[in-house]
Amino acid sequence: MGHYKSNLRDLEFNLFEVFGRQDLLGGGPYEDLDEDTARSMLEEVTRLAEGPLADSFEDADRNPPVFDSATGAVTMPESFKKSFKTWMDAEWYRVDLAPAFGGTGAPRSLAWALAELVLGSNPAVHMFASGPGFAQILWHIGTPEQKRFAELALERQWGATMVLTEPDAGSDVGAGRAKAVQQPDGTWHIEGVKRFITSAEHDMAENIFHLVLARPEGAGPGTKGLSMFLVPKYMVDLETGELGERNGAYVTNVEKKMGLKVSTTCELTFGEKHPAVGYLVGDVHEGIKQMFLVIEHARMMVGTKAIATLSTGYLNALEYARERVQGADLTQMTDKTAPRVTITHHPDVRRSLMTQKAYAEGMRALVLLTASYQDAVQLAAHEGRRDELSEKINDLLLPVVKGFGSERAYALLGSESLQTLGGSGFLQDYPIEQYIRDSKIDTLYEGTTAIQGMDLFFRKILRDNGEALKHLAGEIRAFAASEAGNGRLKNERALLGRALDDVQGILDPMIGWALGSMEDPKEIYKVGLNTSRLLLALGDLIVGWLLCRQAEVALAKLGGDVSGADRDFYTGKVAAAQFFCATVLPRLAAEKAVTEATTLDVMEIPESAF
Ligand code: ST9
Ligand code: FAD
Repeated sequence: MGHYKSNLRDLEFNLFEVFGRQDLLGGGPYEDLDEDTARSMLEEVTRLAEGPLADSFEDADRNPPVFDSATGAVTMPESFKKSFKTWMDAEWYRVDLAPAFGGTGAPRSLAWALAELVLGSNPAVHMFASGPGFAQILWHIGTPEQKRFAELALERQWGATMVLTEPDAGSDVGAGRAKAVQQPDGTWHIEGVKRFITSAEHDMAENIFHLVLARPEGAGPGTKGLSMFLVPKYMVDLETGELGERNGAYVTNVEKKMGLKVSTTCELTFGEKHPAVGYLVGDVHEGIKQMFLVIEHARMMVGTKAIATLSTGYLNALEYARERVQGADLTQMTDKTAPRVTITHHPDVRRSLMTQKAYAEGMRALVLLTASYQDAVQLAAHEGRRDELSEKINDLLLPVVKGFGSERAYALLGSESLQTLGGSGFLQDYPIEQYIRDSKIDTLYEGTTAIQGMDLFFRKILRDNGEALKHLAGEIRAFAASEAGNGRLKNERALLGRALDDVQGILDPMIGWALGSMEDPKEIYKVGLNTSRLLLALGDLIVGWLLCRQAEVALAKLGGDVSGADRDFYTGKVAAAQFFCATVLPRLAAEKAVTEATTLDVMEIPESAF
């Protein structure tokens, strides 16, 4: 058995029993899909994820890519190439694409459910395989020539990158100094050094195209002065598709990292050896807006990766706990002759396992809830209209999926999943130490957690006048006030209602300080001291709500005839909701109290006092 343990049953439960995604199939943009086909797609990708994709996970960590500084070339581990080829040959990336661009025509919820399987099994496969997705974005926003380039990129399975970060411009993308100089023929020459660029070099595709943010000479400061350029590794004859000369963008270093080692993280130098020719994307100077089309997708991907990793971490811990015999049952602790039991008998192990289960399954539901709003946006577009509310709720949920999802997943993998295995968890005999190393990056790239917290408060709540949040809060309030669960969830709904009040109690003073900062600018520091807290609290609230919704469905099923396996599954669902509401949600009251007590003390002490 490989390292990866999928949870297909829970994916299907979310898609078809909680979010009713089958109702979308067979019509509109999903005309050619039915529930059986969707289920067989999930089964097939599960088979790949548990088998050939997972096969290289460990080997590619122990034998990472090799960089040749003389040539700038990267040799990928053979094991990984094999996994990657299996994935690309099967063309599953088409699930992410629109039918007009060679895609399958699948709802986003199904696409993200499939993505979870790959991201839990071997996340770098998913990332190296994102060239067609990048190509689709270029195809949407590009000039006719760039659309043709995008079609070739899809047909030939070229790799792609997003190129923002520079040594002095990380979170602050607008500080970027890479320059673009217009040429008489209308092309641009890009100059400068970008760093930490994922997938910028490898030997698994004949060409790689970079979507690069650079500042045209004379353009203004900040992100709004940046434009997006298409910079291919090899020039392309758009008529024949043949590759031409090597372009002047070279990888000049590949970083040595804590984890996710097979994903190449590159320094990319433009125009040092010879000109790096770039094409202004869409022939418009809207770089940051265009790049956010990629970033939004990538943030969802990173959150899903983190949550998928927690899920397999939990299931590995569970398997171990079921077999590991250690100590006597607590009720017999004084009897030295008492039989030894598996560690699943110990209350603290049960607490740990249920914490992992509740978060892993609740956060999976968070991903698929977000994806269901993306379905609504896609459906509306198909019908030639816009669903602005769903767009806004998706926007609101993205920093939660990415920021909250990655923080909780990383913390739990270390404090609970690895811990369940005792000292064995620390060894490379088990996958969890690699999961921890590989998932730390999820709280960092695509905007750190601090950036997600600020995005949530300033852009997704304040700038939106709280509209999307009000809608979501209204749904949670209505659930709390309903009869869901026929009395069995009464306590949980009460706890949920209180948690909603607590989150509101965190938010209200923050809004007050934000408004107050117009008079007294320092008040904004009080907001900044609480944005990460709000992000995590809102995440916990939504997870609590989704677990209760799952429990409601499960209780209804338990009221009828179910198989033994289903009885266990649904019983676990109810237990997870009850456990989460009882042990996690009450902590939000403390977070509210901490927020209310915010002072400027920490901002006012001299730096030397730290
Ligand atoms: C990275 C890559 O870390 C890691 C892994 C890569 C793996 C590759 C695989 C990826 C797969 C994806 C492929 C695509 C496939 C597609 C498939 C198709 C289905 N939402 O607030 P302002 C815009 S990469 C939307 O003033 P500052 C907006 O245009 C590196 N737009 O910001 C706005 O204008 P306006 C990642 C947003 O103070 C403008 O920006 N690096 C949003 O100028 C300015 O906004 C980072 O993520 C948003 N949430 O700049 C950087 N926010 O307001 C993190 C802003 O008029 N830093 N815009 O609408 C930040 O995000 C900063 O907050 C900042 C601040 C740079 C935005
Ligand atoms: P900094 O921005 O210097 O942040 C340092 C600390 O300060 C963080 O804790 C941060 O939260 C905090 N901080 C910074 N600014 C603020 C603020 N205004 N308010 C509050 N706190 C703040 N980039 C690409 O363009 N393309 C890629 O493909 C890519 N892949 C990557 C792969 C890896 C493995 C890594 C490590 C990075 C990658 N990145 C990529 C870059 C990544 O997006 C940045 O590292 C990230 O955005 C953070 O920037 P930074 O490292 O410069 O940290």
